[in-house]
Amino acid sequence: MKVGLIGLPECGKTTLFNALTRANESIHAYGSHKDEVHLGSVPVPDPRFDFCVEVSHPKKIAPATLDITDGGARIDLEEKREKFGADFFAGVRNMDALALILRAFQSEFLPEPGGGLDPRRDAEKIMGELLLADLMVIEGRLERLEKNRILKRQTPAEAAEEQTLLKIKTHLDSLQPIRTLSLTDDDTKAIKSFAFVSAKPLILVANIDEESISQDSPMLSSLRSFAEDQNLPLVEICAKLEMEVSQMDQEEEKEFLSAMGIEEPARDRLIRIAYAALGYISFFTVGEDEVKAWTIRQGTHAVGAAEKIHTDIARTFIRAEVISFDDFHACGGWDESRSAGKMRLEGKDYIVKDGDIVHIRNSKG
Ligand SMILES: Nc1nc2c(ncn2[C@@H]2O[C@H](COP(=O)(O)OP(=O)(O)OP(=O)(O)O)[C@@H](O)[C@H]2O)c(=O)[nH]1
Ligand SMILES: [Mg+2]
Repeated sequence: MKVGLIGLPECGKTTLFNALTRANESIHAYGSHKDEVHLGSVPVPDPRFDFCVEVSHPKKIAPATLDITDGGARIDLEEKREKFGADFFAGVRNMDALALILRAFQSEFLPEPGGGLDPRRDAEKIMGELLLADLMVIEGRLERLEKNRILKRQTPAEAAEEQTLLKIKTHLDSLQPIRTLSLTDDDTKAIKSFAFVSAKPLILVANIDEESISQDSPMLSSLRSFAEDQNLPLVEICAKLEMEVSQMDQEEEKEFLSAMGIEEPARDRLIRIAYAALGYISFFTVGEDEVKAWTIRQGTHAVGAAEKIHTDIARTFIRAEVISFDDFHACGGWDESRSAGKMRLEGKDYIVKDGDIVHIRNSKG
């Protein structure tokens, strides 16, 4: 699962990247280096996973992870002007979700953007650019499809694609992202290769001042109501502080957070929200060797879950032994749940639920 950080210049993308991945990429106070892309992987915090580990004492653990990319779509400050377009987002086309970072912090080092700090305005601007980038791609493609139609060289697949693209174009023309358009499975298949950016799940991230953490401000209220109207998750985070916290060792971090009265670092919340926004769920396999979280789409059948583990296991599938997380938690482990009669035997068509503890019985072992 890949999440791309996007945003206007100097909104704090690299600072946030460091906070999320505990990396230490250099922050350029004035202008950034061209073509610098940072990649990192972060475990998704999940208390259910932690519980599975706690009761199973495995040799190895494998939590769900998110891959984070910083710099996939970044404006080059040396050109001193904002330049967008279809190519601008090329570096984040293969992402599964986008996190839009919005500057909401004052700084004595960084001049305020023209028109002053206004994260809502910036959100609207970049979201508009995402729509435009998709429109440009669609218009280019429609032109070719139309040409083939006029020349009577259009295949039935192309005719269907043209219909789908026209439907999407109408939606974009009314300033709605593709994300909010309901598409048939065929539509989705026809447009998959375009990797439209406004179709991706989007998370808004307000990069706020340390002082704003527990305070309200008109600019944040405006952004909150915008996020609500747009039905988008919004996370407020002080990237600079989070980066400092992320560089501490675990003990130090715990002490610091409890002194601040913070239960969970904001970066953990952001990672969880990003993971949830992707629309995926987790199931767990627990054993002495390994406890592992597996990421699947909602609605995946047991045999699909088996396939995720290994194609061989799916091929030789007999039954899935399943314990719901609540039962697993209440009983305190696999054997305990089983003795309490909480283990169910499910067939291939069972739809795996979020948090299920699963063991696939197959004819090989
Ligand atoms: N006060 C304050 N400064 C911040 C915060 N986040 C980032 N900064 C500062 O803002 C400047 C830009 O931060 P970066 O993380 O480099 O921003 P960026 O979005 O990666 O910038 P580009 O890659 O150049 O587009 C740096 O001087 C940071 O120290 C914050 O939460 N508070
Ligand atoms: Mg940067």
